[in-house]
Amino acid sequence: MSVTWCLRKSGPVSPSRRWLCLSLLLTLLPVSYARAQATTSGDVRVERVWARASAGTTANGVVYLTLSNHGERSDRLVALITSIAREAAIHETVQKNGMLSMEERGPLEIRPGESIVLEPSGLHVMLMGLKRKIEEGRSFPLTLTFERAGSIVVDVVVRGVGASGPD
Ligand SMILES: [Cu+2]
Repeated sequence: MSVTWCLRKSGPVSPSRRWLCLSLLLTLLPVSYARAQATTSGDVRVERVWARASAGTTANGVVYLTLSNHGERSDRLVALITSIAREAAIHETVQKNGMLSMEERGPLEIRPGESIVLEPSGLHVMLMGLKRKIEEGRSFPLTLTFERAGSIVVDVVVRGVGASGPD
């Protein structure tokens, strides 16, 4: 039995087939939900990954997430790649002489037992040169590469323009 079999329109849809398909879809749902919530590779976990929808026609976007290192050695986030933008990098919003500006913060070190929260007004993943608008309710992939843990692909969930968190 497969999802394709469930979606196929040919043949009569018997109550038992409907029931089988419903239970199949219910077993698939928690898997994709869990993937969007937390992804682990080696000792590093990436979770609460989200972005704000694009406002107007801006060429840049921002992704927020939480990184944690459950191992005994430090790791470093050395590269970020996404199909939605030309370039992605770790930035930090800083205040200098009453003016807000952004500075590059990569490669980002995560010490053993440490969690780093990327959130509005602080650290963030800057997306530069968006290839398409970031649309609310949709998602896009982001690949994070760590020195030790390797690459982790996460789904970035898109929230509204004024959202302050992923929930
Ligand atoms: Cu930035």
